[in-house]
Amino acid sequence: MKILESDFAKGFINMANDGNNMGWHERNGGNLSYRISGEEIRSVKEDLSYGPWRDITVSVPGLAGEYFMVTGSGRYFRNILADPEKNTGIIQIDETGEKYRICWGLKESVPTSELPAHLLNHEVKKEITRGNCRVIYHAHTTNIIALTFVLPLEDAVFTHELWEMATECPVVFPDGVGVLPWMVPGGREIGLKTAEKMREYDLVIWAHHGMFAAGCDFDTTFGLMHTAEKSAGILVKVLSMTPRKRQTITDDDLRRLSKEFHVKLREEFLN
Ligand code: 2HA
Ligand code: ZN
Repeated sequence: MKILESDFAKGFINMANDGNNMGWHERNGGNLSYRISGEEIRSVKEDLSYGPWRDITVSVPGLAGEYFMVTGSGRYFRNILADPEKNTGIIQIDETGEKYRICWGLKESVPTSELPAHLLNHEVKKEITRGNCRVIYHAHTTNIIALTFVLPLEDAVFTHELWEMATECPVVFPDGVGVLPWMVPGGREIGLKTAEKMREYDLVIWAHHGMFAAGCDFDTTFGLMHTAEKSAGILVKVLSMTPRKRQTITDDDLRRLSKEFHVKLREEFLN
């Protein structure tokens, strides 16, 4: 089968297009990666051709031999639907986890500048979900970014506010969200810090920059990003009207919700 006929490539392109339609991908902002299953990669092997090995700059032995579909460095999400072969591609990781090679697409390009963060996150998530987690998504979500200028940059504060501003939030991300202070993007350091947070959360906020989301498939991961960003948008609206909430979802309400919906909320984030 051709890559572009496969369900995984169609899902990838569809998700990138959805993210663009949300306004989260100005210019070349944001990036997406998908860990392709053995069955999926075998189904498209006629369409693969292998380039030279290149350094990843981080070591991800837990991903040895794995294939990923990734967005291209400097490429724009808005162009992915029209020309996936130029703006996205498939890479394979070598047996040491230190190098990658391009097997399809990424014409005149290389993988996203955030490849170290994506791969380090995939390595952690693959381990702790026993292979279930396949998608890592980075987006420049406007309202979350705005909140990083006014709320303390603490996991507990962001988690509580986001849970409180929309009833579905505690059900969608009962583990909460992690927050990192501003850091230089595109490198090893921010990748390592993000992966550390991904041990505890499926969502990590980069202050004054955006968010990283992890999930088992495209729908779950996009839905997670969307739900958190929507809740942040409600908080921005409320804070724009008044510094004080007149009424809210209380912590006891959150506890009742968690019981009804059989989710375990992180108790340390409740008062
Ligand atoms: O690709 O989003 O964080 C541009 C970025 C870097
Ligand atoms: Zn970014």
